Amino acid sequence: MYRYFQRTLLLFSMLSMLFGLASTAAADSEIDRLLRSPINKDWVTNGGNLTNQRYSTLTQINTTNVKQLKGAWMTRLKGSGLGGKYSFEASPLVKDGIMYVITGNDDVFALDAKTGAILWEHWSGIDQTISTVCCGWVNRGLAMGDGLLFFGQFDANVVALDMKTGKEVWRTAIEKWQNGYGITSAPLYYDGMIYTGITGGEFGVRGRLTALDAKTGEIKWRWYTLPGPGEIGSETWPSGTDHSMRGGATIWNTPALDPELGLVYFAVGNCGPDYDGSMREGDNLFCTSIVALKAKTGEYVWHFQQVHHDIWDYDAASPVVLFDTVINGQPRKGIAEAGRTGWVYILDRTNGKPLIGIEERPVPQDPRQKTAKTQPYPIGDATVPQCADSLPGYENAGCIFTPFWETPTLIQPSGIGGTNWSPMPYSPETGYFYVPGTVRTSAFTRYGDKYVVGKRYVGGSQAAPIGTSMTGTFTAIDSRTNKIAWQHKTPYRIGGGGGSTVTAGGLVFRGEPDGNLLALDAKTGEELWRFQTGFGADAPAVVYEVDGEQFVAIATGGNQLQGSAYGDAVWVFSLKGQLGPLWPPPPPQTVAGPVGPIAAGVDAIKIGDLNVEYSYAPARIRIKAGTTVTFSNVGDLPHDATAMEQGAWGTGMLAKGESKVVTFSKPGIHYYICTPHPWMYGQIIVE
Ligand SMILES: [Cu+2]
Repeated sequence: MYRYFQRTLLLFSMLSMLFGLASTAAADSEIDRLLRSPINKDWVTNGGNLTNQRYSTLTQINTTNVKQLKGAWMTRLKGSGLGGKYSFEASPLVKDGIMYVITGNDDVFALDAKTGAILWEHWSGIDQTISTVCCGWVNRGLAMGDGLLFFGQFDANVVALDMKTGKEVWRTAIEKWQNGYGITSAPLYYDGMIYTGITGGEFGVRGRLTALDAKTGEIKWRWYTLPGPGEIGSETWPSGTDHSMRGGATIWNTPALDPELGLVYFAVGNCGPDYDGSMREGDNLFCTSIVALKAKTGEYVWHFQQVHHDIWDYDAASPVVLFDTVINGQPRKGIAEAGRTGWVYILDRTNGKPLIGIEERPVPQDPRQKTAKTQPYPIGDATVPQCADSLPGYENAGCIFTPFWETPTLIQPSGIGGTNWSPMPYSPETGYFYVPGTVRTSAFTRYGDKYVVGKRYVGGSQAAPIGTSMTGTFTAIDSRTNKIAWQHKTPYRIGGGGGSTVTAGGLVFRGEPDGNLLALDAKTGEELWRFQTGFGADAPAVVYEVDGEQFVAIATGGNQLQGSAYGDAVWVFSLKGQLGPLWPPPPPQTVAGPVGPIAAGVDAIKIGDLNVEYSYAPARIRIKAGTTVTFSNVGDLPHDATAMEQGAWGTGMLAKGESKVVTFSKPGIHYYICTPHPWMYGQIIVE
């Protein structure tokens, strides 16, 4: 449908009129018009427009000239969000030649989009002691409308700034961070309303979508992703219990909205406790689902659950994408989402029914976990392997939907994907979805957890076994068949980073955690250009135009889940650019386990030292049998050191400033991880 918009101006304006009539109280008619239109000069919302397609109609930079692309400017954001606890995942927004970007510290900067000069800055002053952080300090972006910029904060507040000055206009607390809540997703603005998700799926929270009045910040409605007694979906939780009240089901990404149908769509994350399903028999709606609500009132319309009774942390975390297609000669309104399962779920957005086909198939059972009898299998191709290889030292290895209990069980995909938070762009020219994937094995274990307000409530763990490879895929999936059109194996995990964007110039721009920004031919996947930005290039790029010149922009500040090099830079490219590449930063790990030199005779290990929050320093030590080792947490977040060999030893949770000693008497090689952050590894060699 957007191709017709592009080509038939008359039809376009007629449709705009129709849309205009449908929404009576358009609060910012210009932004609303841009949100409903194909993406052109401005990039006014996280996903580019209401569809989340990230498809720019600009063609000045294209397959014939992209080789000439160079840096037009690069601006460092004064150290905001710079450091090992942060990730930089935001899409910069651009309107009338001004760029707005938010960092992992919730600080907002306005820049001249042509020169990179900083016009104003807003420092959040956010509480650095927030301890309810599951996966790094991050903010996925801004929304704009009514002359304001909107964003969610780590402390679960939604804030509005004056676009001209950066001064705060209003602030609304959705919840308290002390109870486990936070906001990392970019909100959506449309028709005078702000739609925001909430995080906390690892802290026993009750997920919801909240709609606020854009002018005042007043909460208009909230729709809980976990049903109360008697509500739709309550039959999928054990009756007479309140497990659904702390069942997670949080929202990690920006909704999409269809103004013609009047529906707002979003993807819902994992169930809580993540790895323990023993007390929550049933399908557990609306965990790991796509949901459609009436955009004005929040009334439920339909849902589709991707994983029933999730025990693998298989969030639907990537943003939903709206697209129009023709199937069997019939025009159809589609919606798609790339899951952590490695599949793309393609549905009819009028009713939530599969567009291509999704089969319910029987799956292996474990009565202790109260596993669902069947799971949805989309017809088509998965973008990542869905079975784990067996490994020495592990009794069990299985495929997707293999249940597990207290013996570690190797499963692929791991609970971080497939596709994690990274967006999946769609090109109406090629008809392809561009799907970033993570290929990694996890050893899943259930151990049970007691629920305490504001504390981690995950009921188990998943860590990549020492020495296993961690790579990725980048796949073009044909929206008409859900089959692979082309696929690249990538050296790094990119399901939670390496964001991408597609253009009418026939290009896909995608970042790499090793600092490279790549341009690929959208039809064939052929790599046409790459540029070393000097920092982890994990955010999704955006495309815009100022004074007739087309630019490509990407926030490069690394991503702590990817282990990519951190930074505080925004890079912008154009055909007239003059800047060359920087030195490559240290690349992320491609094999799980501790890294660095082995320090001999060291008996003190600092956690989160030197602004590298998720680390042990030194990560590898050699000691004599009988040595007592002191573990001190000097980071901002609670951490521990726990033997990978279950129950062998552990420090217990250490708050900021706390220490604990452990004596190692048995010679051998001891590996350990941090329980809440199982991608932190350490090694102690006892002689
Ligand atoms: Cu930790």
